[in-house]
Amino acid sequence: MSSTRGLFITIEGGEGVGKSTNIDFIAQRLQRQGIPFILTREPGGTPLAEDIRQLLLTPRDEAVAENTELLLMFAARAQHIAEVIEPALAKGQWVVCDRFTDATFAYQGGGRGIPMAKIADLEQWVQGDLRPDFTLLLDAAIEVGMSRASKRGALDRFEQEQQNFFENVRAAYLNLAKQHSHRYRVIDASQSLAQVQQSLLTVIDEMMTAGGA
Ligand code: Z5A
Repeated sequence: MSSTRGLFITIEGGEGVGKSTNIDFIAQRLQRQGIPFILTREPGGTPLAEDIRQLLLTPRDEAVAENTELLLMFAARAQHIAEVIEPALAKGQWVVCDRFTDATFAYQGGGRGIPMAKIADLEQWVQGDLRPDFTLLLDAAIEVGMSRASKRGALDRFEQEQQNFFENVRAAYLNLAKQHSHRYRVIDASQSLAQVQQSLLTVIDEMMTAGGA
């Protein structure tokens, strides 16, 4: 077992900006360098948390109260941290996570308008000191992500929101990047995939240095 704790890396951004595509790219790089890592996502990452994901994403006739949505996000996260994230980091594995608590600040805070301080209280309660070491924000105008994502089928509960909701989510992410500039790396996701991945390589090199790889 490694005595060094792994790095915790999160990927954030609006819908369709290329998180899944670029997580695969990051995974290939880490694999090539022989770095032990796991890929995971939120909401989800364990069987119970994936069930909560289904509850959260499935469109339904009953309106979902904002606090219900918020608490379900953190319920899934508590399970994910206990079962997957903490054990992997403790074993020295890097954890690469598609969305984490910054998505709650952006969507439930920026999008729904829940006070950021309330989310910060839950963050502290559920996570203790656990925070990402690096956060990659793939940023693009809303239209760019939407047009990429629109090639898929039926819309989930979040994708059914209006333009204004997504503008607020994007603004919240850009604010978070300013507030936590030590861990945030913002990448212009409106560029071609080759250009995005070129920018990612620089960040991956920086992470490897930080992780002692
Ligand atoms: N949510 C929340 O509200 N609060 C929380 O705390 C958390 C989540 C954790 C599910 O997330 C929803 O949960 C999410 C926020 C909410 N809702 N929304 N909207 P998700 O991550 O599973 O869902 P998503 O954001 O909709 O992900 P996505 O649509 O799968 O997007 P993506 O992974 O960023 O994109 P992609 O699949 O990699 O790329 C989309 C397409 O674009 C694909 O065909 C690619 O080949 C193409 N692509 C990618 N990059 C490029 C470039 N650079 N050029 C051209 N084409 C590209």
